[in-house]
Order: sequence, then C-alpha cells, then structure tokens
Amino acid sequence: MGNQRDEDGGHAPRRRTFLKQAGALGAASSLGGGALAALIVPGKTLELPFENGQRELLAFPQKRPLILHTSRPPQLETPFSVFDDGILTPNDAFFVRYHWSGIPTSIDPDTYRLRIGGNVNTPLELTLAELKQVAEHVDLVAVNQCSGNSRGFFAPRVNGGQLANGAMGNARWGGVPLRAVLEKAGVKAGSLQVRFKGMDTPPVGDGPHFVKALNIDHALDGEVMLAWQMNGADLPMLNGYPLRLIVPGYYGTYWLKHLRDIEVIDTVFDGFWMAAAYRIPDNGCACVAPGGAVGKSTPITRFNVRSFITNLADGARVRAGRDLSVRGIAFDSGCGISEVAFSADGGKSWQAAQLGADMGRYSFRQWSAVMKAPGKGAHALLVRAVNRVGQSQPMTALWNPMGYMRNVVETTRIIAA
Ligand SMILES: Nc1nc2c(c(=O)[nH]1)N[C@H]1C(S)=C(S)[C@@H](COP(=O)(O)O)O[C@H]1N2
Ligand SMILES: [Mo]
Repeated sequence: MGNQRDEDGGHAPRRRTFLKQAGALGAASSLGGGALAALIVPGKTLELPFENGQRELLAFPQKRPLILHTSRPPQLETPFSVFDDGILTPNDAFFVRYHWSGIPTSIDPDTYRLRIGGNVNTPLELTLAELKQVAEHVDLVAVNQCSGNSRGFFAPRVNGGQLANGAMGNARWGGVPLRAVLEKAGVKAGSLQVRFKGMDTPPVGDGPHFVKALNIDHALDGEVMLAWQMNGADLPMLNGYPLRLIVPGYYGTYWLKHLRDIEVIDTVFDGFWMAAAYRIPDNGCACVAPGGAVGKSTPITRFNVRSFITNLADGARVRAGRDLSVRGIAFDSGCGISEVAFSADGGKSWQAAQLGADMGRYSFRQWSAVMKAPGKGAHALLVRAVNRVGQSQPMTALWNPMGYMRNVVETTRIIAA
C-alpha cells in the first residue's frame, strides 16, 4: 500500500521560500525575540556518504546549523558528529521532521488547551498549568528516531528524504503519563484506540491532517508520555512546542508534535497516516527482495537494534602502530542493550566492547573498545549490538521500498598511516 505522500525527498530546497518561512518563525515565535531569526551559514555544505549527498547546513530558529533536507516544511538532520559529544542530543541539534508546510509558528502558552474527548466519561480541556497538575512529573530518557533514518543508504535507492544516520536523537523528556490524563477523563468500555492530532495543517486543505493512533492498551501502559520538556527546557518550537507525545521504543511517526486533540475511539482508525503511510511488509523482517513490492502490510511499530561508531567517520585517517580508542552508541526498542561487539578486521574476529552508564532502557547506550596498534593500510571497523532478548543486527542490509528500519551492521573504513 505504498503511497508517495509520506515521502518528501523530491523537493529541492529553495532559498527564497526558506527565508520567508524562517522569517515567519523568527518573528512570531513566543519563545524568544530577534535572536531567533534564521541565518544561512554562508558557503557551508556537508557531504553525506552516498551519491548526491551534498547538503547545505542551515540554522533555523532555536537550532544550530543542521543538514537541510527540505525547507517547507523544515526537515533537518543532525550532523553525525553530534552523537560523539554526549549521550543526550542537545535541543538545538535535534533533528526535525514534518509532513505538511502549515506548521505553527506562534503558540501562546496561556491560551493553549489540550482537548481530551471521544469515548470518555468526562471530556476535558486542560491548560498547560492544569495538565502539569494531573500527575506527578516524570522524566524519561528515550531515543526518537524517524522510520526513514538512513534511507539514503538503501541500495537499490528508494524514494523519500535521502537521510543519512542523523534522523535520530536521544533526550530526557519531562511530562506526565498519558494514562493519567486518560484516567482523569475516564475511558469508556469498548474503546479500541486513541487518536492524536496536532496543530500543523496541510497547505491547501485537501491533504489528510497528520493524525496517528495507538491501541488503547498501549496508550494506557503508563510509559507513553505527554511531554512539555526536553533536556530540562521547553520543547523547541520545531520539536513540538508546547506539548508532544513520547512513545518510547516506537518510531518517531507516533511522537505527535504540537499535540492538541486526544480522542478515544471504539474503532480502529483508518486515516491516511495509519492505513496508507508508515506501513511495513507484514513479515518478520519488514523486508522484501531488493526492488520488490510490499505485498501485505502492517503499521510500523518498534525500533530494531542499531549501533554506531561515533568518534571515527568513514575515511578517517589514524596513526598506525598506536592503540586506537573507538567509541559509539547502541540502542533498541526498550528491551535494553546487553552486549556490543566490535571488529577491527571486517568482521572476521570480534571483541566485546565496554558498555557505558545505563541511562535507562530507551536511551542510547554508550560503548567503547580499543583497537590494538593498527598496521599501516585500510581497516574496516564493524560494530554489532545485541539486546536482552537476543535480537541483533543483520550483516547484510534488509530492503523495503519505503526505506524504513535500516539496521545493518555498520562498517566504518579507516586508513592507518
Ligand atoms: N504534528 C506533527 N507531529 C509529528 C510529525 C508531523 O509531521 N506533525 N512527524 C512525525 C515524525 S514522522 C517524526 S520522525 C517525528 C520527528 O520528531 P522531531 O521533529 O521532534 O525530531 O515527529 C513526528 N510527529
Ligand atoms: Mo518520521
């Protein structure tokens, strides 16, 4: 059931439209003044490691220069080196993904209301202050990752945003459990799903609003969160101010931004963004033969296992004969990473890496290893993680026509001289 409307890689960024958009954000944002004006960083580009990989780096309001994929709406990727700076991804470096250009640029926190309705005993309209009183504040470190993260590496190549590995980030989210709010409204018997709608709109009114749904048990699991904080600060406008959904372990598509409406329903929601978009092949691997068609599909759900080297980029030059520290990150859907293995010889032999501090099972987990005195020449460094239920990463990339869920064992080629 592939549909092209969830894909957006075809729009070449246009500088003039970008400036208009950025100007609107800068002028009207309730989060700051003139400092929010976007700025084109002159002459700065970055080469993503695949064909046609050259991208501009642009700074949008509240963001440092990020990899520009589209400007209307803003779609920004985190430069990969950021993941080596620390376990949490800074708010100003966190990736941005939208589907429709009608994004909110000015939200007044005092007049904002969250509406909870549908199949409930008591429909609610909560101010932010009231929402914060519904339950005790919870904090959770969790990875947000786009389904199409790493799509640019698919071979054969596929339609959609040609993302490298930076459409992910790890943050400490602060808010209240969705369950508390649903319990306050009183979910009626026979409810099947909860549907979420934000404040962004299709450009001309004929497109389907970005609406997502979770099964009722999932929505009531106590882990799904309504968050207004990211790394201890208000959410940046582009990451969903003033409130977003946090769905730990699930792809970013469910992490609804600028959340305004929560509706409990007694049906299975069949809107475009559930029934047509963000669907994967309904088989164990979410994959088909390269170049093949999807066949029977099902909504995308949880992350698979991934791991990366962060301190060495592909093509890095290192000193021969000197021990080399290698480090990086790994994560999964919340079972927790139990083991990371590192290979310095293209996968012939493996050594256990050392795991860093445990920030919770939904967080990036840091790891480190030492490569003993590399000899002169080219070396292929590989990293592979395993989670607590034994899931790992394939040595050969799996393929699907949407470019979702890439999690092949990554290879970083270095040259020792
Ligand atoms: N309102 C709204 N929320 C949204 C989207 C959107 O287009 N509109 N995109 C989703 C997708 S596909 C992703 S990957 C995440 C990205 O979150 P971020 O922009 O904060 O990084 O937001 C999700 N929430
Ligand atoms: Mo996404």
